[in-house]
Amino acid sequence: MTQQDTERNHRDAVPPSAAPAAPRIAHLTRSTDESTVEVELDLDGSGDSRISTGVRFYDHMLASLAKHSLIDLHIEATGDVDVDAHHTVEDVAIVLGDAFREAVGDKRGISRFGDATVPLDEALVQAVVDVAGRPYFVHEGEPEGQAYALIGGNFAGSLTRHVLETFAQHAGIALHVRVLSGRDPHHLVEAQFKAVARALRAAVALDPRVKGIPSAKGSL
Ligand SMILES: [Mn+2]
Repeated sequence: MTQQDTERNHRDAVPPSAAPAAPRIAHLTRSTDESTVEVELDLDGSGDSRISTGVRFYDHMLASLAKHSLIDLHIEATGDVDVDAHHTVEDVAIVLGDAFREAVGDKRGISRFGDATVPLDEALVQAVVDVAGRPYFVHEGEPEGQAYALIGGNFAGSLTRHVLETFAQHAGIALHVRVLSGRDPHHLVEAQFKAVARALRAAVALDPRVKGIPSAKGSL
């Protein structure tokens, strides 16, 4: 090995800084006749959240998402919750997904894949994510009747799937959620949000060994 080779090898072995070139943040607002939604998001946060959607159980789930993904989230939403929570819940998922996509940017240096299996008492959920720029959603295993459970007075069990699918589509991620076991409706939802949070945390983590964009194609 020549002196030149040694120098080149040494240079190549030095990992690039794990710090992103730009802050991975987004601040979006969206208004329709049904809702007004504001989302501020920081992928490199510590899980802080301020959440107010008018649907208290959804606030609880989004706070859990922030806490376990270490993504800072500030969400203010007002909507026609007196009609049904559905519009507001869906619209928050749209803006949250859009904000995630914007914050993750060109995906330079990220781990890209995340996989987490999370229990909550009797409930057990696996979530797997690929921050690929190609939206896809697979949802399996909720027990019969979960879709019809009414949690916290106005959060229908069917909304869990709707929120996660909407988020995946707008975030541009492939998201697989498998409910492996569970009985309590609250636990079944919360375990899904926690598993998704942990999978996202792993996927967006910057890996100092990743040089550039983690795709053989060179873009995601
Ligand atoms: Mn809870």
